[in-house]
Amino acid sequence: MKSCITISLVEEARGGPFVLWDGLEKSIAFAAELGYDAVEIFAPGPEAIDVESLRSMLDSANLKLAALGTGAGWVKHRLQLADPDAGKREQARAFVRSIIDCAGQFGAAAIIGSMQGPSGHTGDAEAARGYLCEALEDGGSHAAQYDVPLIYEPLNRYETRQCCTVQDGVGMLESLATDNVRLLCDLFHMNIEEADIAQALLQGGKWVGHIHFVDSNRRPVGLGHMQYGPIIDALRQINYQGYLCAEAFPYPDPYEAARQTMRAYRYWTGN
Ligand code: LER
Ligand code: MN
Repeated sequence: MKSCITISLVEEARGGPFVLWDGLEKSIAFAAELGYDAVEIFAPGPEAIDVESLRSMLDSANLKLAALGTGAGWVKHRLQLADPDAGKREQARAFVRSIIDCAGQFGAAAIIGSMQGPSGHTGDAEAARGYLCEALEDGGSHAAQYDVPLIYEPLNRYETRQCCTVQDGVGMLESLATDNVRLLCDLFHMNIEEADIAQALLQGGKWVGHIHFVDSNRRPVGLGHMQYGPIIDALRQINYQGYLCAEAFPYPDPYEAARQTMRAYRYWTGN
């Protein structure tokens, strides 16, 4: 299992659960100094990423790009994949494809989290799920040209009415024609929704494609009451080889949160 840390470039998301906030250059240098393997970037859109300059920053820091988030599509542009309006849905899918095209140039995946559609019980839930599935088919097959999966993140009930558990997520992915979508299991959301986090990961099996590595209260690993022993055992049992990515509040500050997560990563993985 490899280490990873989130960098946010989205001002509108201040106060959100992203660790590093000081721009790409400074954040990448700090992640490298602490020994991280990769970064996950939350960008306002593909135009915010200069591919050649990011490539040279990553190469000289010996870091990989693990993934690019699409959440700014919702947070900044109010685009969501289950919008009842067909034109808005297509705009949302185009935004996702544009992030896939950017991430794909780094061999990295795009993540669908907040763009799946919000919580709240207005409108037809079955139609909303159908629209999400159409978007995952579209994004999953688009991502295949880069030989990367599309990553889908179940969220807790206060953030979405789509999938809130791993079981629900696996069921949805199994129903798709594309085989190129994997799950992002965020331990914070799982702590709210799962009866047993380790058991859910075991059941997730081959569908588990990315982990948001965070404590029960969304602080960095070690600063809440999550029981990591069974979680790490479960990830080993399913032969999970992906990233444990710090997506947590920058508590007490971004730099200490990054250090704390790296200490915890080393302790729990033995790396
Ligand atoms: C949102 O709660 C979250 O976990 C992020 O990864 C989302 O886009
Ligand atoms: Mn997350």
